Parts: sequence; structure tokens; C-alpha cells
Amino acid sequence: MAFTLPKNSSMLSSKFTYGVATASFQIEGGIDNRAPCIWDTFCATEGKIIDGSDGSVACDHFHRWQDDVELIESLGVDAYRLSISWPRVMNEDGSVNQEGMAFYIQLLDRLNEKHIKVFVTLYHWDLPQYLEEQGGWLNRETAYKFQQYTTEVVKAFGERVYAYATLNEPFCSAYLGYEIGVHAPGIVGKEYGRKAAHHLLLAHGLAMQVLAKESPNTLNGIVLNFTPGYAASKSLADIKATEMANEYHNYWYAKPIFDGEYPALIDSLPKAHLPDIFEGDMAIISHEIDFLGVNFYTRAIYEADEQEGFKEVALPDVERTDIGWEVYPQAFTDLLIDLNTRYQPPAIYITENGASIDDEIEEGVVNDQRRISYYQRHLNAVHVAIESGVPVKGYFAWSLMDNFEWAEGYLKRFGIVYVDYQSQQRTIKQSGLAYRKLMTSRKN
Ligand code: IFM
Repeated sequence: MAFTLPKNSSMLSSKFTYGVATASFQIEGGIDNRAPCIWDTFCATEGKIIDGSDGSVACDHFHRWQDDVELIESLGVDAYRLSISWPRVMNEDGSVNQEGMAFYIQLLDRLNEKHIKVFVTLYHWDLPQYLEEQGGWLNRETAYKFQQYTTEVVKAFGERVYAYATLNEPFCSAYLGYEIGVHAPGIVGKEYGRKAAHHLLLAHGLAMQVLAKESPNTLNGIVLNFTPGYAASKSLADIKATEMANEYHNYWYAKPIFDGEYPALIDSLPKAHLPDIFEGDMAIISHEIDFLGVNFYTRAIYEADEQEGFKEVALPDVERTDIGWEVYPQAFTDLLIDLNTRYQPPAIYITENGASIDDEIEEGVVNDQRRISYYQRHLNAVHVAIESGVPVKGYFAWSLMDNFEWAEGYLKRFGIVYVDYQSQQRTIKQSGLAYRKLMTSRKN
């Protein structure tokens, strides 16, 4: 089985970057060697993680990283996207945890030896618990702590990195973590989400200042997730509600970065829900970026709601992945064209795309045809966007391997490599083999 793309597709060129992605908390384990993070605390809170699991072992990547680099190499990728665990490299007193930093340096060195480009994400949700105790992302000071952490990482990593993303999916950190509370730290209240978002965006801008100055040779940017909203009907009310939802969930993060202002919706939100925006904040947030990382999985359908303005509804009888997300690749093309039209980003990398499927391993084979079909259609969707002029330069499959899927624990598998959590054995799925074929068959 192989993925196919039209013969003349720029995605068949070796200049197009293909990779696999992971995140620290989801794969590392090795918790005795770092300070606790908000996800350790959240996992330890009864009822927060569906299967009652945690990240203490995960894929045990902290101890198995050498084999994992071999695995990554064996897939034939150009690039590996990983995240740095902030509580592994920074102590509470602001000093560097040298052992933690050394862990990443050896990993980066090995990837460099193998000519695998390293895409580093500085924050993929594992905030040090000691910072949460000071208010976490509700505390403006956390943004400045992030800037200091970025400075230390950049100094330590030197020339080893190809691209830095400041944050992964600030929507999830702010909305899921501080507004509806289904992610760590589990805070609930409309008065918190936008405040956390503002401090996250400020942290991004402050880190961009450091990256632009101290690491001018890397591509520096941010990773945002988008779940484009579509109206449930042609009624004006549903269309307006959908615009509102898109501003609240999607453009809330992109517009400040590109345009230096929040979406117009900000004017109709209650004052108590708004962040304190200091003079100069929006200029910091809209620091020029070299690339926008786009994470895409699905779309959402909205209808008007008298109380909330908009309400998400579920379409009956549509194809869904195991996590319940609709498979709708057209939204991927639409999104990429829309982002390009609105903001003209200098470059876009698809930093995550993939499917959760209830895989089974039989005689050493994981025949994940539904995931293969998902990837095939989404690769095509990216191709169509490129043909329409969107500057997509690379694509990362989420994920390298099955891992800790946040509030879903280990029940949802997104990997192109199967992980047996008992033995920690890794098995490349059929989707992984198809991806390898696509990458290794490129000619020029
Ligand atoms: O596993 C997550 C990842 O950490 C962030 N983006 C979405 C993925 C699937 O839910």
C-alpha cells in the first residue's frame, strides 16, 4: 500500500519536508528526573483521565530514546517534531537543570548525526506545577518566565535546531485548560479563558523576540490548531453564529499574531471575561514569524444559540475516527486557502494531522486501513491547497507512535507506529509503511 499524489505535485519533491511529531509529556515518562508539571497533578485528580492513567511511563521514551531515533530514521523522514519539557530543563529558582538539558542535547545530536531536521516546540502543555502555584497562565509573569526559559534553551541548543515553535495549540491550553477545564490545570470559568490566552500569546511574542535575536538561523514561529466551523443551515442566524464560533475558537489566536488585534468579537464579550491588555502587548504578540504551524484534524458544525450565541451540533451518519471527530478533508483545503488569504503567512508547515483508530495487532501486523484512507485524503487536501497558491512547505504525521492522549489516557491511538504498553514494543503500522514509501520514493 502506498499513498499517491498527482505526478507533478510539489509534495513529491525532496524539497517538501515530511516528518513525524510527538510531545514530551505524551511519550517521555522519566518523571523522577524532572519537576512535576500540571498534567501530573491533573492525572492524579480523580475522574480527570478516562482510564485513570498518567504520564509516569508513557512510551518510556526518556529511557528508550536511542531506539526511538533508530525507529524515526527507519521511517525515512526528513524531520522530527518534538517538544521540550519545561519542568525537565528549568528549576523552580530559575536555574537550568543541566541533566534535563543534557537529555535533549544528546537527542538532538543523534538526530543531527542522522541528518534529521529537528523541529522543537517549546511548550506543548506541560507547565511546571511550581508556576501553576503562582497562577499559571492567569499570571502575566508566566509569560516572562517563558521568555527566560526560551533564552536558556536557545543558548544550550545552539545550532542543533532547524525550527522553533513557541507554543503548541494555545487554544487548548487556554480554552480546554482554563475555561472548560477538561485539560490541565482544570480551571472552569468564562472569566479565565481569554486571560490565559492573552498571557500565552504574550509569552509567544516575548519568546519570538529572543528567537529572532539569539537564533536568527532557525525558522521561528508558532503552532496553532484549527477546527473550522461550518454553519448547520443556510439561515442567517446559523451563519452569524458560525462566524462567532470561528472568531472565538480559531481566529482568536491567529489574528493577534498576524494583525496585532483580537477579532471584532472582543467588543461584544462581557468586560469581566476580557484580559488586561497592556500598552505594547499587541505589538509584542504580532512579532514577525517565519512560519505558521497548522494542526488540523476535523471541522465543527454550529447553529445559533440564544444564550451562548453559538452551539456545536453533531451531524448524524458521517464518517468519524475513533475519537468521534468527523472526517472531512475538504475543510483542510478550505482552511489553508482561508489562512493564506487572510494573513499571507510566509510559510506554512502542517505540524499535525492524523487519525485515532482502534487498532488491533494481529501476528505482528497492524492493518490500519481507515487511518491510511484518512491520510491519503488529507495529503490530497494539502496538495489542492498548494495548487491554489498556499505556501505549504512540509507535513508532519501525528503521531510517530501511540501515546498518552491527554484526558483520553491510552485509549486512543494516533500513532503510525503501534505501542504495546506492557512490553513497550513498537510495531510500524501499515500506515507507517505507506508513509515511508511516499517519503522514500521521492526522486528530486
Ligand atoms: O495528541 C494531541 C496533540 O498533543 C495536540 N494536537 C492534537 C493531538 C490529538 O488530539
